[in-house]
Amino acid sequence: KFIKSKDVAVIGIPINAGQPRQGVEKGPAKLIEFGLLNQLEEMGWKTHHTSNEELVVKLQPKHDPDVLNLKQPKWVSAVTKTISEQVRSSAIDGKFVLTLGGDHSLGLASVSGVFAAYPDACLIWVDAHSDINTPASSPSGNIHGCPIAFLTGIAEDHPDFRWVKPCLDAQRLVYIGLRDIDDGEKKIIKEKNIKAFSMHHVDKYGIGKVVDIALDHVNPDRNRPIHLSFDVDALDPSVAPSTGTPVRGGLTFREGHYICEALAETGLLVSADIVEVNPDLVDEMAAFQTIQVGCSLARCCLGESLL
Ligand code: 6HN
Ligand code: MN
Ligand code: MN
Ligand code: MN
Repeated sequence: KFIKSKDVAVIGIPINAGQPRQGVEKGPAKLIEFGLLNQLEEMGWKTHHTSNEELVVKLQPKHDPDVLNLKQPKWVSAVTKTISEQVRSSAIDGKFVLTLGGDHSLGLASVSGVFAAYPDACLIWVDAHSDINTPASSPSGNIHGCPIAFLTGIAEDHPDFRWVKPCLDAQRLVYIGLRDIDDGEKKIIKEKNIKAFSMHHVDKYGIGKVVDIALDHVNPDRNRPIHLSFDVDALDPSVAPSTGTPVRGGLTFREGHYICEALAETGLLVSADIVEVNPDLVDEMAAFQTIQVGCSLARCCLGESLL
C-alpha cells in the first residue's frame, strides 16, 4: 500500500571506500550487465536506473586522511550524502527503491533516504556482521562496519558525518544472520537491547519463525514500511563466495531467498539494498555465482515468488 505503481528506482552505489578491497565498486554494473533490469521489466516493473559511476569518481577528494579512526571519511560521506537525496526523492515519488552496492557504508545513503521519506519505517539488516561499530569501537576503521552506529545516533560526534540524522530507533531495527560481531558491537547490542537473530537462532527456530518473530518485533501491527538491507555475506560463502568479508556457517540459498520473499509478501517492503558483491574476488565462476544470487534476491524482493 506504500508502493502504488510498479515503478522501481534502481540506484547503483559503486563505492569501495568503506573497506579496503578493490572490486566491490564493480558490483552494481555487473548486476546490471547480468540482466537485472530486463528481469525486473519482465516481471512487469518499469525500471528507472541511475548508475552513479561518474558521480562517485567525481566526489573522490584529493586528500582523505583518517579522521577519528575512520578511513576515507570524506569520500564515503560525500557519496552517501549525495545519493541519500536520490533515494529520498524516489521514495517520496512512491517508487520502490533498489540500491546496488558497493560496500555496506552505502547503508548511510539508503537508510537516511528511505527514513526521510518514511519516518515510521523499520529496518531489517541481513548480514554476518552487525555494522554497528562507532568510530571509537571500530577495530578496522572501515566505515562499512559503522553505518548503523551513525543511523541510530550511537556513534560519537564525527565531523564528516554530522549530516546523518539519527533517524533509526534501535527498536525499529532487527538483525538476521549474524555470526561475526566485534566485542564493542556486542556491548552496544546488549545495552541498546537490539533484537538480533544470529545463525544459532536460524538453526534453532528455522528461517520461517525467525522472520515472523523479527516482524512481530519491528512491525507488530504490520503497518510500517520496511527497508531490507541485504549484505550478501549473510549467505554462506558456498552460496555467495565473491564478497570482501566472508564468514562460514551462513544462510543457505533458500534461507536468503525466503527472507526476501516473506518481506515482499507483506506488501510493506518499500526498498532494499543488495550489497558487498565483489566480482574481483575468488575467480570468475565464483563471481558469476554471486552476481546471479544477487539478481535473484533482488527479484524476490520485488515479488518474483508471489502468485
Ligand atoms: N560488512 N566488524 C568488522 C569491522 O571492520 O567493523 C567487519 C565489518 C564488515 C562490514 O560486511 O558490511
Ligand atoms: Mn554489512
Ligand atoms: Mn557483512
Ligand atoms: Mn571479525
